Amino acid sequence: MLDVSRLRAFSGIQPTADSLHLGNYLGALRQWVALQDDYDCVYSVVDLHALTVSPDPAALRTRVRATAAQFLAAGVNPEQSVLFVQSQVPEHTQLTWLLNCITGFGEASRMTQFKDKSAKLGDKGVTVGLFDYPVLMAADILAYDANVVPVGEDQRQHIELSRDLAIRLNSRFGEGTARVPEALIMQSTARIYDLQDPKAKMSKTGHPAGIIELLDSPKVITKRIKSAVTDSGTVIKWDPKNQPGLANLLAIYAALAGQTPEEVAQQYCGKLYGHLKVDLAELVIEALRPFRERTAEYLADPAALDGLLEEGREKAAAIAGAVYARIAERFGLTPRANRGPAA
Ligand code: ATP
Ligand code: LTN
Repeated sequence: MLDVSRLRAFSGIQPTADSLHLGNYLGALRQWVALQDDYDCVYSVVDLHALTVSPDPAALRTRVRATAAQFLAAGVNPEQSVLFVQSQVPEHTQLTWLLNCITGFGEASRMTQFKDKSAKLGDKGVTVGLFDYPVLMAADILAYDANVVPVGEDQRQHIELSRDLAIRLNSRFGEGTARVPEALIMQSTARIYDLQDPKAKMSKTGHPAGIIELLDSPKVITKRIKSAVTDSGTVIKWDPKNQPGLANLLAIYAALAGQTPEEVAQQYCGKLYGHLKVDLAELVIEALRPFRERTAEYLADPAALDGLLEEGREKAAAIAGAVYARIAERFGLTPRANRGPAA
């Protein structure tokens, strides 16, 4: 049951691939799980965000369930937290419209993720939806009165926009209109890099050889780690600036072994890169083995999974419905006669 006396956390991951990757896990999902004991947590499969990259409908359908199964397999506990599918709670899009009307065009144009993605897509592929993506994300967060938002470093600017919009709502319509959220970014794993291009973040839409998917087989994991780019040096030391490829491997190792990257580097001092890679592959394989098994179990019973998502939808809708009513009323919109009380 949700405990209103606790601070609330909200976060989401897009169903844009069959498997999440190690960046999603270390940068976000692992924090989600850890927060559950201390926060009232709401986690969402953000399928409306995934529409901005025009997915195939059949693939999207499969990936929504697959993503939810992976949240559960990682340790999101549906008895403790709310787990739901974004598009099933219409207040997300309703609140997006209200926020659209207080967001500057220039302000939205400054979002670096939009600039990067639109540069890749070219003029024809860029939609209004892609442009509006950060406003929908702000609506996700504000609709739950979230205090904190656990994410990776790449989302910092989007959370900053959510904060600015909440502050603007409060100054235009009075204190208490919206809660101002804060990003919760775990510095040591804030940005896991592509194994083939250690200057780019590991991304679902990146080069396949640069990614470790959480559902990859041990064979594939070993192959990916063995072929990871490791700069020109031969000495194992923690030097992210000059040896970013090696530093990425050390950071992953450290995060999974519960050590600091400096400690791991010290441990491998005088050893060969190949040595580190073999051990890292083993560590990743063992860390992910139970995750893969549990994901398969959840996916083997789609009716039970849908049941969990339906329970989550009900809880999410109760929160978002009340918060939306409160904000809409402040804008001067006329509430429906039979609408429940505002929060
Ligand atoms: P896409 O490549 O499709 O844009 P993505 O891999 O970035 O997707 P998202 O669904 O956008 O995945 O992100 C989910 C969460 O994972 C976010 O909190 C994001 O900050 C985090 N995340 C994504 N990639 C990394 C990474 N390489 N390192 C750390 N955190 C990451
Ligand atoms: N844009 C985020 C996914 C996302 C999100 C959110 C994260 C959508 N809505 C709300 C935190 C809170 C991303 O990781 N690419």
